[in-house]
Amino acid sequence: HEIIRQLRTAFQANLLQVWYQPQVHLQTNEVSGVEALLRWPGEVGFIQSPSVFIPLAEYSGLIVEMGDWVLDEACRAYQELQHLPNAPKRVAVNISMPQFRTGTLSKSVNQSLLKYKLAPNVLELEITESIAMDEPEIVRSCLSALRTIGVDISIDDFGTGYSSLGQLHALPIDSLKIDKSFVDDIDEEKSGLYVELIIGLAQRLGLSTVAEGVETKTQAHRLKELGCTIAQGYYYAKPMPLHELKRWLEARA
Ligand code: G
Ligand code: G
Ligand code: MN
Ligand code: NA
Repeated sequence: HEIIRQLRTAFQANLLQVWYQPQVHLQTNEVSGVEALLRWPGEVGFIQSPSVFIPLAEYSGLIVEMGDWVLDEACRAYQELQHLPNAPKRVAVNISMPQFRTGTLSKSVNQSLLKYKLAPNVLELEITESIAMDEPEIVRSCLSALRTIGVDISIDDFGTGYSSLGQLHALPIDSLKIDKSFVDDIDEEKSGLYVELIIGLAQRLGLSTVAEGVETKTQAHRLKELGCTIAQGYYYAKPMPLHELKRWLEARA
């Protein structure tokens, strides 16, 4: 595949970037964390959207090396951010299924934490709902090892996959990320029934909630009313390079 070849070349030439999107605590309005998101810049704008090249990287196996790099880069960035006024309390990194299958994910996590002298609880790993439910044995033992290290685990795109509630309950997780499609369902006319149900479920399971794709004040207000913990979306900020994030944090401090 031509795109895979180009992606590998770009990765080896160190051309990929990690951008960061702020997450805001709904009760206090403080910056609670940032999500690390991979970007492939080209001469004119972006070459490909991650929703196109991440699946190709997963298919080709390249995601294992790339994922280790994103993890390390996010830890390096957090080391720079942690002393700033208004510093986020954690950085979230997306993890793909092939990274679980290697059996060395917890080793990679440990290495990066040690390298940058970070406390484990500053790192949050996001896995999609479908990963969490696929190959439950591999995922559960890997998540347990990660939990032992002390990193937080969240379920990404929650509500879009097929969760067995029994399996969800058995997984060592800390939070649910409410998919944008449910957040979109909160506006002047619609109250967001599914968002309400997911928050209720999370609360009963002792998990926190992160709403994704929050674009309006109405949505933010309603999410806060419903007891959602954290919000992330264009209403607060788009994903941005590290140097811009530093300025954004400074301006809010
Ligand atoms: O940044 P954007 O919203 O365009 O991301 C699109 C998709 O790509 C999302 O599902 C996001 O989780 C995924 N993605 C972005 N960066 C990474 C990454 O570093 N690793 C993995 N596995 N997925 C990522
Ligand atoms: O699947 P995951 O949640 O990891 O990916 C997040 C994706 O959603 C990223 O590609 C990010 O750029 C995108 N995103 C974040 N906030 C918003 C938003 O408010 N609106 C839209 N349309 N996309 C968003
Ligand atoms: Mn995510
Ligand atoms: Na998501």
